[in-house]
Amino acid sequence: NKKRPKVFITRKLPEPVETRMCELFDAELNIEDAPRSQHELVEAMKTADVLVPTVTDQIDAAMIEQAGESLKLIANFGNGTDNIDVDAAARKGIAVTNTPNVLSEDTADMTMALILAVPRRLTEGANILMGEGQWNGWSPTWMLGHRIWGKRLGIVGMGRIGTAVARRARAFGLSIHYHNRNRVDPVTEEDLEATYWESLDQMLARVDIVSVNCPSTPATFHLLSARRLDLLRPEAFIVNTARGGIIDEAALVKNLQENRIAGAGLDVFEHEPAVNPKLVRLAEQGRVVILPHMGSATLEGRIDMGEKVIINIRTLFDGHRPPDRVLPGQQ
Ligand code: 8YV
Repeated sequence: NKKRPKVFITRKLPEPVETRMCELFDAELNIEDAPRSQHELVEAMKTADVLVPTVTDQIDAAMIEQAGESLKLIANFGNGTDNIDVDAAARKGIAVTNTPNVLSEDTADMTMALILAVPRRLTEGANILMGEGQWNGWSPTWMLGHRIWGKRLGIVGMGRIGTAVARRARAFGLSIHYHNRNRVDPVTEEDLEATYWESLDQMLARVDIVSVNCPSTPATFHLLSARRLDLLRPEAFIVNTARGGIIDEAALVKNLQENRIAGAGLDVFEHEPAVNPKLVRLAEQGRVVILPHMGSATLEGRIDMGEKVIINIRTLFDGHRPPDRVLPGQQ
């Protein structure tokens, strides 16, 4: 009878996932869901075999240094692994895994929702009826937004989520433009009738809507810098369901305030959970739609993510290579 791996789970997960985890592992749950302190995490990493963190846990090199000999795997409950120092883990012989694929479609749905909501003034319209007596009746020139159909969408990061966004956007009549580290395969490019831009600058200057779908890495920090945001046309919209730090948020706010960009749909922020009050004000005015990092927040998706975490743990402890291993430089 093999010893069951000791698994420390930092946040409350959907019930079926926790039940399964308890069946299979010596699992420590977080019933209250209060985020764990750095100190609590370090203590847990000293004795656990597996750590299951989420986007709200920063697992840095100093913490990994203090991990016990038993820690073999950091099985992230999430796709992005920017919360984990993957290099430091590799140096210590600790594997890192994530939960790709299962959340791509959900995140792409939310991206598409923002692509529609901002130009069509969805939240602004909804709020008018939420308040009292603000609707004086229909008029031909009232609440005019901008047409989605026929516009150019520029996808920054054409990976699993970016491709899923492109498929949806095609159905809404948008043409697809993309910038990526590597050009996607010719069949996908042809299917999507997608135009590849080697130069991000050139793409930004030509598209109507930008969707940020790349991972957050040191190389993509402020990829949409003040200089690049200035390249956007004043009629352009920007949507971000990836990570806040990919956009220079202060520069974006400034450009929105100065009407140098038409609007933004943001599911992620540079200093989550804090949201720049200027963005909240812009959202009240209807120029911006802001959401509290809920791109992949579906019950089905979260259960699938949990299943992925379980498979990664089981595979490693069965002596094989976990399917969703994240290697240094591969994020
Ligand atoms: C989650 C996400 O909110 O997977 C990601 O990268 O941003 C979302 O799915 C979060 O990461 C869960 O840890």
